[in-house]
Amino acid sequence: AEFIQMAVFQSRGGGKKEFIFDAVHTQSNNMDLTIPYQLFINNEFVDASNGDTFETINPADESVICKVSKGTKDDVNRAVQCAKEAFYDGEWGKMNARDRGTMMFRLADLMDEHKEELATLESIDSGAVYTLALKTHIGMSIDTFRYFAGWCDKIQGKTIPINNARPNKNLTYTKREPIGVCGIITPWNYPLMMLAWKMAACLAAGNTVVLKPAQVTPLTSLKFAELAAKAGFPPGVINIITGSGSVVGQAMAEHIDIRKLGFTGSTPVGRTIMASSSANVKKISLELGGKSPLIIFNDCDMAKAVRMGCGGVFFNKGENCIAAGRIFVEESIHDEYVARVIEEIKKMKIGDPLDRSVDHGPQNHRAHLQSLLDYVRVGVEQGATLAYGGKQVDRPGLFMEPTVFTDVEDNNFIAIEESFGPIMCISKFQDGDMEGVLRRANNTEYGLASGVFTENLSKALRVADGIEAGTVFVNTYNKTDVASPFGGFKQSGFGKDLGEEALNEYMKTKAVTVEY
Ligand code: TAP
Repeated sequence: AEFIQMAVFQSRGGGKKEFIFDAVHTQSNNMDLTIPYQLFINNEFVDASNGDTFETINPADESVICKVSKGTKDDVNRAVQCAKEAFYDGEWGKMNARDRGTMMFRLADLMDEHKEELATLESIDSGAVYTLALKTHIGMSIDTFRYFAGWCDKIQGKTIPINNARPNKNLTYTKREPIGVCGIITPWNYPLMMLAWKMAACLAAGNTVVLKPAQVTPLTSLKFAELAAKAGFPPGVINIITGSGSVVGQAMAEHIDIRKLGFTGSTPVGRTIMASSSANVKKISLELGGKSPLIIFNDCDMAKAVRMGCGGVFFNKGENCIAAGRIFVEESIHDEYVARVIEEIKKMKIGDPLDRSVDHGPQNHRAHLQSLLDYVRVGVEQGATLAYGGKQVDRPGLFMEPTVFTDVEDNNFIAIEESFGPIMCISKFQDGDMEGVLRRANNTEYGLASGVFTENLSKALRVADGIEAGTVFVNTYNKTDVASPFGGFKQSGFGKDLGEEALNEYMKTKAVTVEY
């Protein structure tokens, strides 16, 4: 990698202005990559206030990609101050909603133009298979920006008939207003997509934002910042502070001038954020962990249940918040199901995530791989049957074998805790015992997603009614869409990303009452 100075043109007020910043230049995936590596504050890439940096690693071979600035509390304060000025005094706060939409569409178009570069960065930084990164990590991010760009000029209040103070008359109307400066904290499994899911709704509603990406996967957020400046977003509207959760994330959660915080990550950190946010009673939404049940009845389409069960667990190497954490299979088809799943796994190609024929890439970072190997060890110790895999793959990089456990008992650690990796946990249920399997499926503190496979409509709808989860997939899995609200129940958190409902997370309602 070499350091270069980049100049791109920025669309501003009809004209074009030069935007100059430092970048790392490197080659990967047969293309040139230019990667901004500093904090993005007020439309400038700058070093951390104390000059600190950290290295970001490619999990496919554990090589260092580049150094990235490590933000401080002072940097958070400065970014929030700029976001506040942009909201209250800048052009963003005065902009017509439709123009805001146009700007978001322009940003989505730029993301589209740069999608191969973004997908390559996502792949080398997070270990995502390139083909998946292109379609999902980046593709859905672009869709999300377009979807919410379309909402900008469709945000409306209501007129409400209240009791009149006779002989006078009254009218109440509501306005839906942006909240102000919002904070967003994202995890490492879908770095750009988690940014998009929250930031697109946040900007569409008219807020300004400070975002902290996960420390292990900062690169696509910084490339996104470059594109946002190029699209013409005014200074201070979008700020990206890379760095650690304990410093940058904590400072954001406690910050008095951040009025709303959107968080995706683990349940324990979500709990910390909830406590810290009480400092100024900020509005929060939390998308947390999951251990999503998938119920497979003996009258299912077997081939589909096998294929989608595997996708439910192994998609994005299991680093998927809605991963099917527990699979309940009706006893009479259990053995056949397990055998067919293992056949399917044997067809998966493990290897270089940039290779277009590869299905399964490296886990995101070393500590995570280690936690998965520990998870397998505990599973075995507690008596579950390790039916397939369970080891690190014998090659450089952080690769884990797709793994299958059977005979998983409800009180086993692996039945209760999320792995966040390519580990399938299968349990049997007695033929015909729908009530029993529903009770077991709901016996978890999580409630993010769930799934059911059956050709019997009434059984499918009864499961969909009875299951305590924010998402239910019937005869499909992982079928998320930008227009459908997404978020968990119980300790999987609250608040929605995507769909019209996500806008509510980034707005406040004002009721105006008139007497005439
Ligand atoms: P976490 O460890 O919770 O980290 C998430 C983010 O929070 C990171 O940016 C992290 O910074 C930051 N953070 C850590 N401590 C903080 C603190 N005290 N205050 C503020 N921010 C702090 O989760 P993860 O390991 O990245 O992601 C895996 C988890 O996310 C899984 O449980 C998974 O289920 C969940 N997840 C949920 C969803 C949805 S939609 N529900 C989607 C994806 C992932 P660092 O980078 O420094 O750690």
